[in-house]
Amino acid sequence: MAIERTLSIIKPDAVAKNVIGQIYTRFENAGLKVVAARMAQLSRAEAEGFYAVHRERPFFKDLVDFMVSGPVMIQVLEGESAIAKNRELMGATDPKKADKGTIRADFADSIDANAVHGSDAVETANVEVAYFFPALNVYSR
Ligand code: RTP
Ligand code: MG
Repeated sequence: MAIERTLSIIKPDAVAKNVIGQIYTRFENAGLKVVAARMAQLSRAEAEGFYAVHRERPFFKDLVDFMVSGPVMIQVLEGESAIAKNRELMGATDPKKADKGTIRADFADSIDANAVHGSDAVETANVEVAYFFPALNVYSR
C-alpha cells in the first residue's frame, strides 16, 4: 500500500446535473483528499491530447465531442491506493454494468455520458496529473 495521486475529472454531464459536491463527498468519505482542483471548458485540442491513447478507437470523436460539450471539474486526489480506490468509487465504464452505490451507477446516463474519469495506473496518473496541473499547484497536506 502506498500514498498515490490520481487525476479525476467530473465530466460535463455530472457538472450539468449539479452533483460536484455529492461526488466530492464520496471522495472525502473514502479518505481521498482533493490536493488540486480547477473548473475548465476543454478545447478540442486539450480533450484530444488527454484521450490520445484512444485516438484510433471508433468512439474517439464522440468522446471528444462529449468532453468539450460543457465545463468539467478537474481534480487531483491523494491517498492510500488512490488510483484503485477512485476506480472503485467510479464503478464500471458502462453505468448499466456499474455496481450499486458507485458514482456511475448513481449519476451516469450512458457509456458516453458516464459522469467521471479516473486514471487507471501509476504511469497514466503521473502523465494525466502533469497534463492539467503544474507541480506548483498541487497542495499535498
Ligand atoms: P475514463 O478513462 O473516462 O476514466 O473511463 P474508463 O477508463 O472507464 O474507460 P476507457 O476505456 O478509458 O474509455 C474512455 C472513455 O471513452 C468512452 N467509451 N466509450 N462507446 C464505447 O464503447 C466506449 N468505450 C469507452 C467512455 O466515456 C469512457 O469513459
Ligand atoms: Mg480510461
